[in-house]
Amino acid sequence: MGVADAYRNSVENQWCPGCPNFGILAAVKKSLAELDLAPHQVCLVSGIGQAAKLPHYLQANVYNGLHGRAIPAAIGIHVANPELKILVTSGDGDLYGEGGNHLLHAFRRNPDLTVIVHDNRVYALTKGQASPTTPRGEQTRLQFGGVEIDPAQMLATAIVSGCTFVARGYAGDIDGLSKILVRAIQHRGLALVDVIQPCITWGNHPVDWYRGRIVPLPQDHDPTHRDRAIAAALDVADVFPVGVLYETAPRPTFAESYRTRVGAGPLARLPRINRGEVEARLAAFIVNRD
Ligand SMILES: Cc1ncc(C[n+]2csc(CCOP(=O)(O)OP(=O)(O)O)c2C)c(N)n1
Ligand code: SF4
Ligand SMILES: [Mg+2]
Repeated sequence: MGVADAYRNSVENQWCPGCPNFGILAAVKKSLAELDLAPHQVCLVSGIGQAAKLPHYLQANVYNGLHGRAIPAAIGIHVANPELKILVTSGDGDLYGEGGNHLLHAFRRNPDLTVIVHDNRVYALTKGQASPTTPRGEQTRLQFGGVEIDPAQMLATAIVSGCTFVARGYAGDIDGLSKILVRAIQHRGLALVDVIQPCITWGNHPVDWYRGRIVPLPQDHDPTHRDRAIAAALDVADVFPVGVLYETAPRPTFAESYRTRVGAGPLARLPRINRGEVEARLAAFIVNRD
């Protein structure tokens, strides 16, 4: 059995027929197969939403958490076992809205995660309310008069907050997206991949509208040039430049900085902790607390 087949499972898919989320699922499988990663080496983490169902449809380690709480769960998994390849796959509402606080600080902490945002610019599971990336002026099922604030600029925020890999992909281009994902998964530290994913049920634009606006980054785009990367990251109304916007030298991951005393590798492989020592420290803490 090939690596790609090893990811197949029999869970019934609940997405609308033709949803571009299928393209993201295919690109995730393709990139994992290209990297020759077996399912036991991979952990998929998500929150709640249509996008957050992706881990259900792959045979691998999975943690499906509360709405907005994928990132803290993923950081815990990363610290416990830095050898796992951890992919967070969730929606723009889940990761930029409800979980935006966690993501902001994850950019600074730099856990070794590939964060894939299914950016359909809407809360799809709850039937089409505005999300943090809905453009100003767009009408939704709840914002009848149009959204009155500008969208969050999370890709530019990631760059200025210390994230060392930032990319934009398109769900309708499985080959192009899987190439970006291969680079993101290989990158050491937090890699943010915002994937333009039209919602064909609740979104404001059909797939054709997006197709005409997806453009590759200019050939001379230099991903190490921070200012140009920020300019390419800033949301523009008419075009979505796709590709690796920003990639710079990796810096120590959260586990490398944080696990200095107990040692590297999975916690489960470390010698068992001395229960007596833990109890003595706890007792000292409780006595000295006042
Ligand atoms: C704490 C909490 N607040 C709100 C909800 C309701 N809720 C479920 S999914 C969702 C939004 C999902 O949007 P997004 O992350 O963009 O995913 P999509 O469905 O668009 O793929 C909301 C608000 C919830 N489940 N839990
Ligand atoms: S509601 Fe939108 S995002 Fe959800 S499955 Fe349907 S098309 Fe996809
Ligand atoms: Mg969404």
